Parts: sequence; structure tokens; C-alpha cells
Amino acid sequence: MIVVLSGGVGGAKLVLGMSQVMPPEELAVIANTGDDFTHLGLCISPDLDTLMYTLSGEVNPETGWGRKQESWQFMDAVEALGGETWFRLGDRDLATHIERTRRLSAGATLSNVTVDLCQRFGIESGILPMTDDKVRTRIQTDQGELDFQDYFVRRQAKPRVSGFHYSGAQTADPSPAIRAVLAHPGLRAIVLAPSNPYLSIDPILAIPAICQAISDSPAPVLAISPIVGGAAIKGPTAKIMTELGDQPSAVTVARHYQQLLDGFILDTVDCGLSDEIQALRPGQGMAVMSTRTVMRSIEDKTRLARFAIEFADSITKAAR
Ligand code: FO1
Repeated sequence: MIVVLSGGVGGAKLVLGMSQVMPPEELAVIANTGDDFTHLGLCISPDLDTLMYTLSGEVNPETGWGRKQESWQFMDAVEALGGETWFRLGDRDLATHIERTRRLSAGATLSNVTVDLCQRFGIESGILPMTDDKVRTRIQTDQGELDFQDYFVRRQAKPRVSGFHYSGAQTADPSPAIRAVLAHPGLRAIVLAPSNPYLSIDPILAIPAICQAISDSPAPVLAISPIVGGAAIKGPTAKIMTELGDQPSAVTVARHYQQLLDGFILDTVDCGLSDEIQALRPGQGMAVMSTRTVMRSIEDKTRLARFAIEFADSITKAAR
């Protein structure tokens, strides 16, 4: 069993690679739901949907989110009525939000809804929302404290960030399925995907029982850097690091997770940083390896997935 912690677009690429090299029942993804919100009366879970669409081959290849072969008649009609169009809901994507909203309103949990939607999309691996409780990422900025999608989509991540709050995380419970995969006797590795540490992975780690289970796990924990050559592959990770007073670098990513990590994968262009990262956990063993981490083709994704699994298998876990 391999468990991957993932946000949306970047993490989903690694998860797709993993799904090609692992039997589906041996792959579980703990998905960030801190980005979830209610919009136009609908329950939207962007990272769950990005993972679901990516694994089922349904994702829009241009954006990395939303569905392929999309049409926008609903959005056009909303616009004609003077409604809100800053968050784009395509006609086919809309079906997912409407169906999720209907089932949640009828009393189903987000985990149960996700299991069923995944089945209908033909996905056999477990995509597990980090919790069925409400956790919302809030961003402290020079324009005040903002809801995630307000910051990320409406304001295009332009406000200057000074901090984060994962509202509800402290009291959130992981679902029974998450407790089970993290306690699985055959757990081979826990992988922090190359997602945004602050916006995608930290909301998951902010749930105390998940963080504790990862920390207590005998399986090696490794992270893949989302920063390559001082820049983010996609999104505002590097910008946020600078705003927080850190250097945008793989070292900053490794330092951020250092209490949890047994291994770290950075891009070959950053291999000169290996010694600095290894030194973050002196005497305790932080294994560091470099490889090509930018995932464009399906071959890039499967190659990185295989590399991460083999790397995890090679790590003899030091006592933390
Ligand atoms: N991202 C955008 O940049 N603009 C959008 O209009 C937008 C709509 C959208 C609709 C459904 C969905 O599942 C995701 C959507 N996203 C959009 C992506 C998403 O909000 C972010 O990429 C994630 O929350 C960050 O992981």
C-alpha cells in the first residue's frame, strides 16, 4: 500500500503516474479539502474533482482542472443574468457538483459520495477526502483574511501572503478509511506529492490525527519538491515563499516538512542542494535523491512514480 497526500493539479499528475505502476487497491490518496466551498449554492470540492477527472482521463488537458470536451452554456446564461462568473463551472462539470450537493443534503458523507462518484468514473484506487468535517483554508494577506478561492481564483493569488489558517482542522476527524490506510500493516510509503506545501499539504497535516498517524507510521515518509530551480512548476508556491521571507527553493520545502521526513526527492537541476537538505536531520538519516521531476508526458509521471516507490523501498527508517 502506498499513500499519497495530494492537492489538485500538480499532485494529481503524480497520482496518475502511481496509478499506472501500482495495483489500484494498493494506492490510496488523501486529498485536500481545504479548498472546498459553496458556490452558487453548490458544494464544490476542487481537489477531489481534479484527482477524479485526472485518474479517469476526464480532465481538461489545457487547464488541469474541470472536464474535457466542456461547454459553457450555463456560465454564459449566468452571466446574462448578471450572476457571478469568476469561478467557471462548465456544463459537464456542473453535473458532479449538483449530484454531490444533492447527496450531501440528503445526509451522505463526503467520503461516501466520493467513493460512489469514483466508481462511476471507473476509478479503483481510493481517493479519500482528508475529513468529512468542514475544514477551510483561509489566507492572511495585505488585503485582509481571504477565503481560499477568493484568494486563488478571484484575485489570482495576487495579494501578499503573511500566513494561513486551516479553520476547523484542529477538531476534524479523519475518516475511518484514512485511519485504516495509515495503519495498514503493508504500508510501503507515505508520499507528500509535489503540491503547494501551504495551500495543499498543510491543510491535511493540520488535522492532528493524520499528522500523528504519519509521524508514528513505520513506513518511510518522503516528499517530492514542487520547487525546481527556484521556481514553482505551477501556481504561487515560490511567490508565497518569498512573501513569507523564505527563499523559494527545494531546501525551504524540505525544511518545512523536516519533522516528518525520511526521504526527499528534488529535481536534477537542484542536486547541488542535496547536502544542505541531508543536513536538516543530522544523525537521523534524511535520504535525498535527485531525478527529473517535471511531469509533462505520461512517461514522466510513471517514471517519477516508479522512482519514488523504489526510493522509498531503499530507505531504512531511522527512529524519529
Ligand atoms: N481554477 C481557476 O483558476 N479558475 C476557475 O474558474 C476554476 C474553476 C473550477 C471549477 C471546478 C473545479 O473543480 C476547479 C476549478 N478551478 C478553477 C481550479 C481550482 O479551484 C484550483 O486549482 C484549486 O482549488 C487549487 O488546487
